[in-house]
Amino acid sequence: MYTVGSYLAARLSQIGLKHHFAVAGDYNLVLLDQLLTNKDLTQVYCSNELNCGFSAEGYARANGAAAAVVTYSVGALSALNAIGGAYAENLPVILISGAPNSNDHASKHLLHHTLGTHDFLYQLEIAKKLTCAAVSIISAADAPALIDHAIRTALREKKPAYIEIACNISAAACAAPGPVSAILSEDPSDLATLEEAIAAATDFLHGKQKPVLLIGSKLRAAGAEKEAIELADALGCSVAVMAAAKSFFPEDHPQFVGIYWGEISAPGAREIVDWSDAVICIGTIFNDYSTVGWTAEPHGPGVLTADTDRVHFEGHDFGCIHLRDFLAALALKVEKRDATMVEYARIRSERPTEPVAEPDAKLMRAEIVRQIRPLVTPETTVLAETGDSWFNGLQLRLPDGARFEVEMQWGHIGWSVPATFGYAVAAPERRIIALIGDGSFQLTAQEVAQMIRLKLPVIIFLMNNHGYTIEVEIHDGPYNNVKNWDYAGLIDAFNAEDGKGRGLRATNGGELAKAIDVALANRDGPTLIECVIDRDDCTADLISWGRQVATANARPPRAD
Ligand code: TPU
Ligand code: MG
Repeated sequence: MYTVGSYLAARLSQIGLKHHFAVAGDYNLVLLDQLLTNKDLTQVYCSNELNCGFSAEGYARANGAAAAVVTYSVGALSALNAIGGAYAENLPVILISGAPNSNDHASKHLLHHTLGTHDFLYQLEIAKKLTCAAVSIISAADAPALIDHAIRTALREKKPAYIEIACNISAAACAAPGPVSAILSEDPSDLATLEEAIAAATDFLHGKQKPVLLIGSKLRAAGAEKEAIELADALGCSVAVMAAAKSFFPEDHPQFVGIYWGEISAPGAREIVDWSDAVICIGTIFNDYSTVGWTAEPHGPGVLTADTDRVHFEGHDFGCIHLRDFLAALALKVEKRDATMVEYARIRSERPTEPVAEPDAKLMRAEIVRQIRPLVTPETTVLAETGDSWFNGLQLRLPDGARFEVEMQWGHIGWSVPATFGYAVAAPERRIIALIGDGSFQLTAQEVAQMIRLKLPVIIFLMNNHGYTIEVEIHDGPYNNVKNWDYAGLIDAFNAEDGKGRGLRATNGGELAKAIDVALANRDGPTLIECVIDRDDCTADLISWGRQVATANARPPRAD
């Protein structure tokens, strides 16, 4: 016997979820009971719904998909911010909200947790804008079809979906779920189009001498990481990655030339991409941030764009092609073209590595990065928050297997605390390191308590520069100052009577090294290391990038 709630649980489990994230509320309590009946799914609780959404977002990064369960309006409207993030970041997160009793629709009743009007549709309408599929279940008979539609669409499009379930329907009987293949199956590439696209792309490359691959952040969502390596191997050309795609192409691959990000690119990477006569952009996103204020965007007849389901370049536009099929088929057709590697070998240089600081010298940002470097093993995932943490993280060299997560399209400060929690729930076997600024941490700090609750040995480097330094570099004012907290002391408050989290403060390199030793030894909970640095001790990259973004923001209105 299935109920609407247990049907939903079965489907979540079938698509590979072992957990779902939740905050309780009276519109979803019966649903939570139903989800608990599935012994293959663990319910994981969050401190608030924004964090619940971001925890699921982080889980989806490690696991491929995720679910968050919240209550009506007061919960869901907070979670929807994170769902917008999942949309921007191409992650299939299923947001499930309890909803008013089906009898209250079209009745004279006013309900709590609503606007105090008879409109119970506004949440669904908002969710439609932020998801690829949004359904409302007010009849158990319709539940299987609606649930399947939402989950299938999310998995196909790698975008979030929304399911709201009337609170009196969650425990109502419904049909049993069928085979999961009905949800997982997807339309194959159109073969005739694929063939023509490959012929045209081969022609395009035939006339070119200096191709490069530029890897973008949609590569993982498209499930095409392996195929990108195949194409790189076949062409023998240089491969640059965009910042948001760090770790999506192996950094120890011999053709990897580093991050392409305009004037703050890895040494040689910008020169190679600009010199190329055929930039193959794979799953790239060019926005104001990734183009460094519109100063670095490959354009013109030498650009071939291979997107998630579409390939286009001068005079051609082919749809209905999966990226992985295009890359794999092209790899079989192209000839070696290694001019960009020959040139790169001539011009390459290394960024200078950070000098070792005296153990009792005042802590500086560069020393922190130097001490984090050896922690990054093949089993490590680094999550880097918006702020100078982006730029610090991007400077870490990743051995094969290491992963790197940023939320560069949505860019919600505070994302990384719950996302790290969710990621750690999904991947407890990995070493998980979070790089977070003080300002960002203050948005979502509570989720460290959930890391303590689940004894997750996450290591958090909290850069306390006493302000919104990234904003300082873009446009400064009194609004960029942050009230200081006793960040290390906060962990004791979160521990209460039973927690095993550790909070430490480092003001010099010696203290930082000792704190890292404590963190590595603490397997029973998170360790937060507050790294105290000067307000303006930031990367040169942040300064250069911030200046260009500020210039782009300050463009005057057009006269026309
Ligand atoms: O390294 P640092 O000091 O730049 O990082 P911190 O201290 O985390 O400061 C981040 C400052 C920041 C803000 C205030 N970065 N972006 N913003 C704007 C912003 C405001 N609210 C949300 C939810 N997201 C944002 N990105
Ligand atoms: Mg800061």
